[in-house]
Amino acid sequence: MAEKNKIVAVVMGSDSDMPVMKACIDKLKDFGIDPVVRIISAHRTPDIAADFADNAAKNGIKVIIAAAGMAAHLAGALAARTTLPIIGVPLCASESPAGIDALLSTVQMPPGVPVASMAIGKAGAINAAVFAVQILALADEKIAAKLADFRKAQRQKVIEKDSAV
Ligand code: RP5
Repeated sequence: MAEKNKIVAVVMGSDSDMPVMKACIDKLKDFGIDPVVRIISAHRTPDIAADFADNAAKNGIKVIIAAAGMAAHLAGALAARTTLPIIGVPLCASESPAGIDALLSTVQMPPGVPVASMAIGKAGAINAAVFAVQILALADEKIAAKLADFRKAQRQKVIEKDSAV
């Protein structure tokens, strides 16, 4: 169930996805965003996935991050039932061919029902959080200021690494 005052949902297909998706949740929290976190499977709990997507907007969710491995249909299945922006994170499950299965399942949406697919794995998990922040920053000055600070700090880290080489 989505909780009130939470504007981002992080949904993943299995608890086995949590070690990677923790990076996404932590990054959102760095920006002061405490997300709704759910384990919902497009294949194992399709009814719950449908109910979640159908009610997300009315529950106050503005952006959904959906992560899954293997035949990663979660992001697309949610996108089919809501016009909220869906950010997909393809994951490399234990028996996956390097996450390529999940990448193609996430990114290859038919025209008219987009999913914004990130990179495979942890980089994608972190970028999903940052991309959600970028969407929210369009209408929230405080989040926009935090985003500007984040970019400045990121720049500074590279400059320091350059100086240390
Ligand atoms: C996907 O299948 C999940 O997102 C996970 O990445 C993968 C394996 O799930 P488990 O068998 O570990 O639950 O649906």
